[in-house]
Amino acid sequence: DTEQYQWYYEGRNGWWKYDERSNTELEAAFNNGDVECTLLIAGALYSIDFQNMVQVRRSDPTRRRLVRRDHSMLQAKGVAGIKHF
Ligand code: V3L
Repeated sequence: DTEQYQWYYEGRNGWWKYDERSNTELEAAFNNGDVECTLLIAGALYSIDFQNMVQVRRSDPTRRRLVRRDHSMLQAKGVAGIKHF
């Protein structure tokens, strides 16, 4: 299967793509059957929970966002906070 998957996290009115390194880590963990993946994003640790498909900030679990795994051509706001124009 040569299909490329892209991971997305929830923004205020749309989806953001994870950066390439995070996407690679998420795919590896997901395909390995892990229940979650931990990422360091801009100095903060986040857990991506594959059962509930949410990203949760470790230091403040009230900060949570939906995540999705989908085709890379899905309409998105941009990549990791950098807007598409
Ligand atoms: N990758 C990059 N930055 C992230 C990620 C991530 N996976 N998760 C959180 N942040 P929180 P709109 C987002 C950033 O969840 O206008 C977007 O990337 C997050 O950035 O409360 O609402 C945009 O830059 C936020 O700045 O821990 O769609 C920005 O929000 C900060 O970490 C605005 O997007 C705290 O997120």
